[in-house]
Amino acid sequence: MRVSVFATVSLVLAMACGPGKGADAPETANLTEKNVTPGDGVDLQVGCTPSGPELCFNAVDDNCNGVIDEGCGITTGVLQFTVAWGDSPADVDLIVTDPNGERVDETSRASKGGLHLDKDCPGENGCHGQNIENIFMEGLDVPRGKYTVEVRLVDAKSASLPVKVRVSARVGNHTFGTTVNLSPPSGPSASAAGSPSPGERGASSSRRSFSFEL
Ligand SMILES: [Ca+2]
Ligand SMILES: [Ca+2]
Repeated sequence: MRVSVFATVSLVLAMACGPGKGADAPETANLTEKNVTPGDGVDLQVGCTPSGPELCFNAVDDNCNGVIDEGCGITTGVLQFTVAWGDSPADVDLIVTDPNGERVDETSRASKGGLHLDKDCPGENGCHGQNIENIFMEGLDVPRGKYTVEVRLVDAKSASLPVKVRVSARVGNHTFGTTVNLSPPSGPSASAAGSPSPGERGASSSRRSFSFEL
């Protein structure tokens, strides 16, 4: 009996101390967004419906395991922000602003708070003809406060308009996101002139954003 109890205790301890590295650490379970604020034209989908195995380069948590595009050569963390726009020739940027007001994008790829841009397509190795940009939080010391996630159409090039862009966020052990349509500010369906009215919700713009707090 003593051996059995010892074995049981050992097993429990082993499970409790588990691999637990990086994004799988227990601390992530307590990380939850609040005060989520979608910008104009942003319809955030907070629930996750598994659709099968994880697919790469679509910025969707297809298997609902709380990680976006895992196994696709991009890095995750307790926070992860990913945009994907297929094989369109357009240039789209992902910009994340942390609680200290630091912006992470292609011109400033890391913040003191721990955010890193690790994929900037098109043009970088590993894009495989599929456009994706990915920003992740390194480590578990996550700054608390407001995060703003923005996608911006930098250059439509020869792309069909509007450019459909998927943007997703991982917070702790779950993901949420949206699909937005981007067009140049002068485009026929853009809502850049003046302040977008509620009636323009869903119309195309050259930029879309949402924010949340930790
Ligand atoms: Ca996944
Ligand atoms: Ca995916």
